[in-house]
Amino acid sequence: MGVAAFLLCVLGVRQALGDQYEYLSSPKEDRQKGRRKSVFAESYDPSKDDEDLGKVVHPKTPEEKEWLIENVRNITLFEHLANDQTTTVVDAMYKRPVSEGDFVMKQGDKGSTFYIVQTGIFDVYVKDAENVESLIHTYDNKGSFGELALLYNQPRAATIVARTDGQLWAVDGHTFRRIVHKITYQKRIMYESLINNVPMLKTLEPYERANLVDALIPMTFKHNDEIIKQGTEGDGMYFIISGGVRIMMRTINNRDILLKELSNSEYFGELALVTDKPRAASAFAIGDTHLAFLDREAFERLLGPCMDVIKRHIDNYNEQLLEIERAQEQ
Ligand code: 1OR
Ligand code: 1OR
Repeated sequence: MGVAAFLLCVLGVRQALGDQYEYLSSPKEDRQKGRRKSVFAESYDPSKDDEDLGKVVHPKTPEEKEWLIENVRNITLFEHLANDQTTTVVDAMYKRPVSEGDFVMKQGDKGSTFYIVQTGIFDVYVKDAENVESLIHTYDNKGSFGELALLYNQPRAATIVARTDGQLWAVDGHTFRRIVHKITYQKRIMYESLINNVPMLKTLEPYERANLVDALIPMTFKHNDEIIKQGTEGDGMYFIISGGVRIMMRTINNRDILLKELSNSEYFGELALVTDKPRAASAFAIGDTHLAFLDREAFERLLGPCMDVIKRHIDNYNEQLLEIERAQEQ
């Protein structure tokens, strides 16, 4: 399961888990309560981080290293790690053999370790408000767990028990946080100016902007590359970081009309997401173009507060289209 989907799920049942889990309250709830939290609970300034300070290295065979590099890359939280950051995480990992029936962690305990499953079956149990424990998930010879307590500096959200003998790889909370915070921080710096320059994003609270930045995926296109194809299904929207984009529409008479040229800090691809219709036009890069992509799920989850502004912008499209048609008739 993706981390985003997983966090959403956690948000959904937060109520059932009781108040101690309010660390994952939604931005809207935070706003209503008149308080705001940073995305990460612990104060940490990665710009002041000395790379080599406190680096942990646990020796491994080349095969173990290879397996870990491959598998660390597949964990969503580590998706955007640079090679040296992957090496730091892999170096810091150590083997933790487990036997059938072992409790790897207990709900409510303080967390200090993140785990990757190499082999074995692990059951996840969560107690509800009435203290009734139920099996809510099973890791079957793959996956990773233990990130929530570390990221949000909160008690373990679940109990995890080994159903079979197995092998886990563990990494200490300090290394885990350092790396995850660092990439998140770098991304925030990178997108800060974008966020500040897109007018509609000004309506977002700082917490919401931080979540948005975390969800953006950088993409690069060369001159004339097709970014969006008219008539296809909409999978997300784009913000322009640098370069330009030509919006072209093919009419029923097979004529290509240039609708608009967009540049820095403008966005496109939102229409199909709002209307749930196929892409209304095609989009092509003008020169080397850097974009930030926001997938449909993140768009729906994060841009709710901007929806009025987005819809007003869409209303303008129709007026502009009428003007273009009128101009062509003359
Ligand atoms: P943690 O550090 O809180 C328990 O320690 C770990 O169990 C947790 O991080 C996650 O990595 C993992 N709810 C809470 N924690 C879960 C869940 C879960 N599944 C795995 N973990 N749910 C299951 C979602 C399919 C319930 C969602 C509300
Ligand atoms: P989409 O998801 O439909 C194509 O994918 C994108 O092109 C679309 O979202 C909009 O972001 C953009 N004017 C400006 N931009 C447009 C227009 C448009 N149509 C689509 N996009 N007009 C046409 C309205 C039907 C108005 C003419 C200037």
